[in-house]
Amino acid sequence: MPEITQNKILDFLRHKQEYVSGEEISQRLKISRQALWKHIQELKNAGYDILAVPHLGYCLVSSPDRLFPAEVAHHLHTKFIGKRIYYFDNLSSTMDIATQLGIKGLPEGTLVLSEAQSRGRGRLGRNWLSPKYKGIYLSLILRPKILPVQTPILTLLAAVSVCEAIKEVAGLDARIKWPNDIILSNKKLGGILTELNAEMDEVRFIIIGIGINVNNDKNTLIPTATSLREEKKAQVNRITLLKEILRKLETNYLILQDKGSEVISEKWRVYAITLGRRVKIICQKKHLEGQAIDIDNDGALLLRLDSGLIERVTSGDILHCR
Ligand code: BT5
Repeated sequence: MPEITQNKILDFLRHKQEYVSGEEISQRLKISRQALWKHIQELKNAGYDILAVPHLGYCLVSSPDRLFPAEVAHHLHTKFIGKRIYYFDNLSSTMDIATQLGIKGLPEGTLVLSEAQSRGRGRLGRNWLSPKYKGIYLSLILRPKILPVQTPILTLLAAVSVCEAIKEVAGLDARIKWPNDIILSNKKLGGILTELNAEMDEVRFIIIGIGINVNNDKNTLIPTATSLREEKKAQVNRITLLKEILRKLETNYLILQDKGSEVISEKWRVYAITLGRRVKIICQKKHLEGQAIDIDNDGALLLRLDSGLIERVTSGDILHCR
């Protein structure tokens, strides 16, 4: 991961977008030519393609396909999301580290990223396959001023943000299967995992975990899954997508705070494929069946049972019948 001086060198090269003399960079950054050369070698080792031509200087040709914090922060333009980024090449799960950081009191917006996870998790102890450099695996700390019962809306907010970002960056129409699946071509493209750290009636913090299959080829996907690359038949820049997800998350989170959850529910309905369908839901060992008619403003699903009764469901596994 590039260190501070190296980030400054990169900023300089990005800004000029042409050859910059070694002398100019050394003078500006107040480092020796020898130190500059060493930093350039380290950047090359990290995957940056930098040309060095005598009498001309250095030129940045391309950056590596890595979610380095400096790359994510570059022109991110958010107010608080991603201001602190903890980056790992491999981790058990970004959720574990984010929880530790949340307990330590790190501010909302703190982000944990990993290029791979050995024990990425879904809900109810299920696994999340997280092959290296293929997807986006992130956990975000939020400290919303809401009641614990209102937190399902944050899962919906995250799902909406992911769909909006995918549309903008990849031009694809991802959809949401309640409560947390991101779907493309009837297959699972991504998932959201929301974990709550709360006391009775007070939310201390929430971790939003997002996993998305970006550049996986068929070999690294289970049969029920897809990736953006499979759908688009082209690589998708993970940094560009990640940055857009962070921007959308912040925009929607600010909307939630300013205008309340109704606006988020309204946005969610646009992407939802669950509403209007007959569904089976397994929640806390209870089996429910009926028509998914709507969500309420806390993000709970309203299910019309065959008896005509309306059941409010806050979590569960859902099967679309027809
Ligand atoms: C989810 O759970 O869909 C939530 C996934 C959240 C993953 C993120 S990655 C960053 C953060 N750190 C973590 O450790 N987790 C979060 P659920 O609805 O329970 O779905 C899990 C099921 O999806 C599994 O049982 C598999 O059937 C399927 N699955 C596993 N890996 C998948 C993948 N990469 N793509 C599509 N489906 C997958």
